[in-house]
Formats: sequence, structure tokens, C-alpha cells
Amino acid sequence: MKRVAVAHPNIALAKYWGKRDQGRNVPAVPSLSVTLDGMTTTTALEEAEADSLAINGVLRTGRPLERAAAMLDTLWREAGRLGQRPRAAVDSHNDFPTAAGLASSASAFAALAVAADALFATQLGRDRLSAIARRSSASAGRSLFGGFVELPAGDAFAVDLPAAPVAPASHWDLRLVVAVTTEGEKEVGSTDGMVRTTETSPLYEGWVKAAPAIFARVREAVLARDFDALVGPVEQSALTMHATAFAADPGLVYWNGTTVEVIRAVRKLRAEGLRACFTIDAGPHVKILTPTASEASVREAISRVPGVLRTISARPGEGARLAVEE
Ligand code: 2P0
Repeated sequence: MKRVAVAHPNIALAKYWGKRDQGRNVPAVPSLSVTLDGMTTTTALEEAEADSLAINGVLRTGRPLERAAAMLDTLWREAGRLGQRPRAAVDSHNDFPTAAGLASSASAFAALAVAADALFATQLGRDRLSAIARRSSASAGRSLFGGFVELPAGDAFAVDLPAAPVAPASHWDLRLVVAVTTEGEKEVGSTDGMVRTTETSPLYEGWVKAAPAIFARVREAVLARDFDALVGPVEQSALTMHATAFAADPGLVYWNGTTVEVIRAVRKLRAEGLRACFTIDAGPHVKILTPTASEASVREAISRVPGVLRTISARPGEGARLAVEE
């Protein structure tokens, strides 16, 4: 028996950075994201003699396989199943480059949760699948849902902490333009970066204190479809997250020179009357949010910034779901 699920990455407009509890992977701050359309992870899962993981056709062992197997274990246990979990072969494909800075772990764990729920016939429901995916990778909890999605902060005891939909993809016809500034992989992964920030950044406490109000402003602007009200808190969320990471020991500098040039270009476009704002994740690429009407102008202007290799455009998309049943 084989089950196939698809999921999309998401980009946070209000950032998650920092864990209240590392073991349970509980976020210390609330986040709000938009699930993207177009870019897709497709994951096939079938029973096998032993657990295995292939990503884009390449067999992976070690940590990536352990993380996938751990999620299958959690799902099996959460469903109250007794006995040994059936071993399974995971075959996952991304149709977007991981070097584009679009979190592939979010779509990967979201797709795996949906595929496993079907293969094991656990019927856990969206909320529980989101909470399970969140434990593997917090941003994956958000990709279970489409459109605009929130993930609350939890306390150290929060075992079941799912993301929740805020508004469907059809709520707001925005575009997200990714300015790709390098083809290389990032040097410090998000999980390690967050731990280092939490443990060593003197600014961390200030970030955790400031994040809920920034999140609330993002949420309100999204619900009101008020782009002008979105600009301030979206950029403040990203810049405060990065300022906190810069101040870690050793400092985490995810940016390159082009990152700064694109930030300046977005602000110049805004001064000229275009609606656009930026956000940046744990890498040097810049993601620019803009109403559909300004997408072409934004892409054209950003493509001309020296150091921008190419741009990728996406719109709000659907949550993780089963693809085909065989
Ligand atoms: C976010 N990021 O809100 C933030 C902004 C990156 C920067 O969620 O440790 O891979 O697996 O829970 O989900 C990426 O972190 O981290 C992320 P873990 P995850 O989108």
C-alpha cells in the first residue's frame, strides 16, 4: 500500500525565532505565515522492511532519516496504536530549489504527516497532524493549513500546540517575490541558530517581549486586507529577529551584501509610491510582499539590483493534502 501527499512551503510575516522548550519544540513567540502556491513537496510513503528516506531521489541516512522516523513514531503513538509501528519508505521530491531559501522542512514534514495519517489509517484530523508536524519543525505545523496561518507561542508544558487558519488563500490576492541572492546553502540551520540566539543573545529577552504585539499588528492588517498597515510590523518582525540573531555569540549573520541592497531597493520603491515590503528568513534571500497589481513592477525593479540572481513569484496556496491513492 502506498500513500502520496503534497504540501507547500510557507513564509512567516510575523517570525518565529526561539523555543520555549527545545525537546517539545515549543515556540517562544507567536508567528503568522502565508502558505504558498506553486512550489510543492510531493511525498510517497509505503510500508517496507526497514525505514528509509529519499529526498529528490537521493537516499539519506543519519539525522534526516532519524527526524522522519521520529515523526512517524510520534504519529503512531499519538494515535494510540500499540505494537511496533510498520516500517516505511519515504520518497520525497521538491519541485523548488532548497537553495532558494524556502523552508523545505516545512512542506516536507507537513506532507509526511498527511501521508502517514493515511498509510496508518490513524485519522488524526488537521489540528493533531499540525501539532505533530510542529514538533518536528515548527514551521511545518503551519503548512498543514492553506492561506494565512497562525502558530501561537506555548509554555513549556504545551504538548499539543497546533497552528490554526486565520484566513483562506482566497482572502487576499497578494504576491510574494523571492529575490534569490546566492545558490549556496545557508551556513547555520534555523534550529541551531535559534538555540544559539536563545542561549547567548542579550537581545533575546527583548525580542520575546516585543514579538506578540508585532504579531497582533500583522494579524489585524491581514484580516483587514490593509497593505499599508502590514508594512511596518512585517519589516519590524524580520529586522528584530535578525537583530537578535546578530547579537548572539558568535553572531549569526544570515545576510549578504545583496540582502541589504534589496532592502534599500524595496524602500526606494515604496518612496516612489509602490506598495511593497520585505521579510527575510534564516538565509540571505529577500522575500517581497506586494499586491498583485504591483508584482510586475516589483519583479522588474528587484531583478535589476546588482547581485540578485533571479526572482521567483508565488501566491497564497492550499494546505497539505493527499495527492493520489494507489
Ligand atoms: C519562521 N523560520 O517563522 C522562521 C523565521 C526561519 C526564520 O520557522 O527548529 O525549520 O525545525 O522548529 O521550523 C524555520 O525554522 O525550525 C523558521 P525548527 P524551522 O518561518
